[in-house]
Amino acid sequence: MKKIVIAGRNDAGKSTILGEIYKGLKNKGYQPLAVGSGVQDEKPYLHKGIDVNYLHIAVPEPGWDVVEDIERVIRDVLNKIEEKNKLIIHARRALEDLNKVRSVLELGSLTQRDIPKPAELPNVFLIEAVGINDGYKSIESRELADILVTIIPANIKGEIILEAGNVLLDEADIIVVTKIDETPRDVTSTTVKMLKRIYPYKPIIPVVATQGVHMDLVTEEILKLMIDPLILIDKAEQHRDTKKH
Ligand SMILES: Nc1nc2c(ncn2[C@@H]2O[C@H](COP(=O)(O)OP(=O)(O)O)[C@@H](O)[C@H]2O)c(=O)[nH]1
Ligand SMILES: [Mg+2]
Repeated sequence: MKKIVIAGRNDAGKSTILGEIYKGLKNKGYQPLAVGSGVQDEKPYLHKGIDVNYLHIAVPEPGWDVVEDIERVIRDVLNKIEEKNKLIIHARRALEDLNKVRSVLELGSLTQRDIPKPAELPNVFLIEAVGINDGYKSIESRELADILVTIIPANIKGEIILEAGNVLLDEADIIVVTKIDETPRDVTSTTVKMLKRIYPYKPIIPVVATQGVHMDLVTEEILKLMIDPLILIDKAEQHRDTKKH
């Protein structure tokens, strides 16, 4: 199952973007699981309407990132949903049996309405990396992600983009530029032009995350990476090549 990692600086808009991508993928028939990296992530997720069944906040120890412990977190969440589903199926069977007895006694049957349906298991993971302060240098997210979405606020200082070793930008599959609504137009334009010059082949998408403006374009790029087999072959080859060197 694909893991989409949302990475970037503190306050860049990661949680807000994650909520939007959740909605976008859900509308396309996927059931995402959202994994946040701290209590501060929960509110924006709920605000964007993420179902609590598919929301998990993992709080990593100081100095660690949730992405480093993700396999365990995912397994735990899947187990929990499966356990709950078993109980639901059990309750439904018990009620059926009870209704058989009631029917023999001519008591009329009780309704299943109050027992929820078993929950669909998630089929794509949305993971918010811990926010960073040090440029865009953090390799763990790339190692974990099938699709790496890096968030950069429009008002970021040019020096930060130009720094060497910004792994999260160099390795991003998609770069999302946030807060274009509260950033002067010339500043946004400088940021986007600089990114386009350094990364001419990457999708670079300016958005207003809080209002969902242009978020459909972000979802579209993600879907392309999820379903286009040619892109997937390219990625596998890149992976092999980086391993060789
Ligand atoms: N005006 C504006 N505010 C935004 C945008 N994206 C995020 N924010 C706000 O920025 C703050 C941090 O957002 P959050 O998603 O929690 O960032 P995170 O720390 O990277 O997860 C919140 O107050 C958001 O409402 C945007 O595109 N425009
Ligand atoms: Mg957050």
